[in-house]
Amino acid sequence: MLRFLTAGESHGRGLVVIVDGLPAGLPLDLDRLNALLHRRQGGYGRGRRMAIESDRAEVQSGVRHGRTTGGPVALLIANRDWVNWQRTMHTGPEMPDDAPGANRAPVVRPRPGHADLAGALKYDHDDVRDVLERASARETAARVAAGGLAIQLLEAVGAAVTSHVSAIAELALPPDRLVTFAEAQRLAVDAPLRCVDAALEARMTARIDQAKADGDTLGGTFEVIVTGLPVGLGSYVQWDRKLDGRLAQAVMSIPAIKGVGIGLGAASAAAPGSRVHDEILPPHAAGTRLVRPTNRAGGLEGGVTNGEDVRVVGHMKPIATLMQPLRSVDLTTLAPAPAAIERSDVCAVPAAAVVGEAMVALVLADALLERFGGDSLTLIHRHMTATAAAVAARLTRAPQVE
Ligand code: EPS
Repeated sequence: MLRFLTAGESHGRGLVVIVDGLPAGLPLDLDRLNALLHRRQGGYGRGRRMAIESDRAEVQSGVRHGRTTGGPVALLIANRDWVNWQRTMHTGPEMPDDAPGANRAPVVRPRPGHADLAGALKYDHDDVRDVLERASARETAARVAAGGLAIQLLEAVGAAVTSHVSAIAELALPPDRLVTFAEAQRLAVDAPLRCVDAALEARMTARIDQAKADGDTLGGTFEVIVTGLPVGLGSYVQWDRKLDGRLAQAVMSIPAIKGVGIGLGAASAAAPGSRVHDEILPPHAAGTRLVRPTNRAGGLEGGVTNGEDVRVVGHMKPIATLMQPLRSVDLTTLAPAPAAIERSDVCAVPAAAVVGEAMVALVLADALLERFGGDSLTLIHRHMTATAAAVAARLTRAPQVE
């Protein structure tokens, strides 16, 4: 079982993640993991915090001479901004006289749409900062570090993960525009908004400029695509083993995600079955895969991978901090007051896409270990080779149809 826990506040010393259950013998490319962290920081529409941070994971445990040992991998990501927040975020009972940073007033005007109000009531906090420091999307840096490990495990067995942004606010790729894995890799990875259509991206960028000028924020949609996965991850036999459900939970847990789709997703409800389901055709040659001319199912049928690309869509709401604040109340007096303003982003959909890659990879790596379990990468490879040979043998027996 692959599992992970994160800890850390947005302006505390840093973020910690412990990833437990990785097999031994997985080579760790820390530069590539850090490149993923760098991608999460990017995207047009990000705020000033990202100019301060330069996220890098420091390996604390579980790796020796560049390979995992099988023990838990602990990673640390320092918050560079911590030096400016030591007075506000110090952990001792007394305020140290010599601590640097400003004395910040308590936050008492919850932002509609953020965890502020529900969190303050649930945990009985007078200062909403106790909520927002942990509810901040800064925590997703730790998830991306964990996801970087999962991505490297998937790559070690021949799979690969990418993503692209398909909509910012109402500006979207046409619904029938299928973006292939190769296209997303080639056109979206380094684009300002990570959109495959440059003309649409220019309009999206202008839309973000407009929202910023208006003191407003924007959401959007991203899609994660995973190619090269083996058949049979997940299971239909029990509700909590269905991989589509597990992926949905993981992507929905990303801050500000309000909807998740697999393949066609919500659009499946509006079309007849003949235009939703993917036909099954004989293999082109003995021993090769059955042919699926379309992949509207997003690589999952019955909650099980079918060998096609897994495609998971996340719909993100606009960020809750508005520079033109919405109406709220002062929690100390209950008088009407504009919501608090924290430094924030105008649009973080490209960053959410990278977090989406991480969360999807973590779920798929867990499902991979479940199916091909092995304490070392060598054993996993052996189990996968044997299973692939059994599937190929079946397909060799399949009759060839003209
Ligand atoms: C973020 C860091 C945060 C925010 C943002 C995401 O840093 P700060 O609070 O210092 O500006 O920029 O978080 C939110 C917008 C939010 O509402 O939680 C990050 O590292 O991604």
